[in-house]
Amino acid sequence: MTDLDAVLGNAGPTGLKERIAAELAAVRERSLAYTDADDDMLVRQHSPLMSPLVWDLAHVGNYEELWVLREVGGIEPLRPEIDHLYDAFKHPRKDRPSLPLLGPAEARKYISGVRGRVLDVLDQVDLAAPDPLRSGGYVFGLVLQHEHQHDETMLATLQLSRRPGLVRDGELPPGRPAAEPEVHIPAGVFAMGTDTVAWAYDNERPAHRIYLPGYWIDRRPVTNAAYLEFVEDGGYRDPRWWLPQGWEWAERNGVEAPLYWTRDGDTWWRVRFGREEPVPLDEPVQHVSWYEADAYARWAGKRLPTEAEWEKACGGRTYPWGEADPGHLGRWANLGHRAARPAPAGAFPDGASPYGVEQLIGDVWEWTDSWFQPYPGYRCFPYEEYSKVFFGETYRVLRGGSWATHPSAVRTTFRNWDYPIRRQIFAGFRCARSEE
Ligand code: AVJ
Ligand code: FE
Repeated sequence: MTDLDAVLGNAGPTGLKERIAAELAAVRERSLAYTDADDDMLVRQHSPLMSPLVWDLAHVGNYEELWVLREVGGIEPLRPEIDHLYDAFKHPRKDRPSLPLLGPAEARKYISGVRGRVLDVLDQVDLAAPDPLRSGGYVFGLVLQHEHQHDETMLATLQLSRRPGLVRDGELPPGRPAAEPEVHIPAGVFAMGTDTVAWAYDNERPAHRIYLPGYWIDRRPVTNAAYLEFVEDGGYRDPRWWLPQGWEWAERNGVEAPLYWTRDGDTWWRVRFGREEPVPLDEPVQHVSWYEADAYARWAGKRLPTEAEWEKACGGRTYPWGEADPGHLGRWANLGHRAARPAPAGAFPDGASPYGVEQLIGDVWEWTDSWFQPYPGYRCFPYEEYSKVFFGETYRVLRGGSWATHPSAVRTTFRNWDYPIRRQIFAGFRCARSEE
């Protein structure tokens, strides 16, 4: 694969249009790197949970066509006959391999044709126009974040494929011994969500005041070492720790450890992008479902934080460390696929929030106790199928991004969501507890 380091740096202190153009180039380089594989690898369905990689590739181009070319540029559809193939609501993932999708070469050609015209629109557009799609380059933020989200999805597919050699790894800072394992957050009001972050999604808005009683939250995500204690203590065999639906799910599927783990005698191994390695004890646990996270927390005498508790622990800034863009690699968080794994606990002291809570951003998405629901005063923009159709008591909220999440696609207000049974995403968790 190509070296992604150049892709992941800051665009620099240039104008907004230059920054957008640089970010568009970077995300496309990333998507092409993840699909730099033989055709069989790209058209095959590696899991019924996932699309073939070639679907994601053409879908990001089609999304860009819909929003930038048609909606803002007023350009006629380039290939109206293919739209339905890439509409995520028309065909479920498991059916996508049997659709007459564009092949890898055709898909690359299509998305690059779209991209050329997108750069023309960018050149012409007035980013100071009052229209909310144009203002501040919102529509470009929309397609950039969307493509990075699908890149992360492609990484989950590549991990499921278990094929070695396709995914780049890299260096991470060392862990640090644990300070006090929990941080106390005093009772009080804080502002949840945002009115001001330019490229925030509708589901992050509006900012609203929330009172929370005092609580304790883990300083760092739960590590493999801690999670192993739950496993070795028979946590998967004791229904006391599990919600009934979670217990039933684990029984039915024979779940007895995180996804990708196997036991060999006394040693636990994991497979990571086709490589087998002993489970590293100091890394945050990943590839656990919400049900497993919830069961662990109960076993530990704690609970999962609500998303309000998670966000308050960030200290009311765009990032826990302040307003500085995390684009520069290394200092604050493990984001943007600098390595293909979470960083060891304690690796980012400079990334701590004002409360001293660490690794809130990057490493692993963190399951919270909350359902994905609209904030009071929510207004749908620019379309219902991003957030609105998912609100309710079906999906649990995840926060903070993973090692695979690009810096442009995460912040302290960002909300992700998934089914409570999902484990192929790069998700872990931390625990919380109420004041006694
Ligand atoms: C926000 C990650 C849940 O991938 O399902 C991609 C993002 N929306 N294309 C997803 C999304 C449309 C979404 N998540
Ligand atoms: Fe999409």
